[in-house]
Amino acid sequence: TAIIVATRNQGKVKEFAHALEFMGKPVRSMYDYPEVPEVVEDGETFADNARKKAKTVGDLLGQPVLADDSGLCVDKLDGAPGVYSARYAGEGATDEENNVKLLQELEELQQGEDTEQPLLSTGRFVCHLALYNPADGQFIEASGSVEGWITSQPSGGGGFGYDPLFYLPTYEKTMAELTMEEKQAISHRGAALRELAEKLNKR
Ligand code: ITT
Ligand code: NA
Repeated sequence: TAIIVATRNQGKVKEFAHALEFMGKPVRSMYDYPEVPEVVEDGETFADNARKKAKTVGDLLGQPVLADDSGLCVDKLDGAPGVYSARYAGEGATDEENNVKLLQELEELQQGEDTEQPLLSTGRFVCHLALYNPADGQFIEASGSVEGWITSQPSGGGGFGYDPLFYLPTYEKTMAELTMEEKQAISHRGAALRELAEKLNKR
């Protein structure tokens, strides 16, 4: 049976399809259920939003549903954009617009410093997964994160969102320069998925 993921983010859909392929599980997203309305994400935490997305869609469809709430937390911006990552540059903003906004905010902070260096701040990607089963009302949850730097020199065509700006010193590459396999091996989403799989295996 297919795994239903409560997302409309094409980047996430691709990553889930790839990661779950080895389980022999086809992935369905909200593109397969156009009648499902968008869930308002008004939670204060990734966990709140992930649970809300999974429960709303799960109750509506009457089937188990997985939801991912994720984002980028930048230290010099006190954790922003955080849960607002998808709409940092405003409601309906594109990835490109959000990236421009992030660099603007960080470059503004750097003004007045005499050394200009491309690595603007440390930060981390965070992912919270919630799997909700409407049959028993229970959640199974997992989360993951990955540390890196925000670079003023975007690079790479892989991944999505803030990946071109997220520099990994150990790889000397941005997240967008990694292959799908490489990204999944180290990413916040990959880590959360592995923790979720472990929890499911124990049942
Ligand atoms: P759904 O709610 O429909 O799943 P969304 O894009 O609105 O899609 P979120 O509310 O969880 O999802 O916001 C996540 C944002 O965080 C996403 O739009 C990106 O800007 C960023 N993000 C999350 N994971 C990322 C990743 O692996 N690489 C780059 N950016 C990521
Ligand atoms: Na969202």
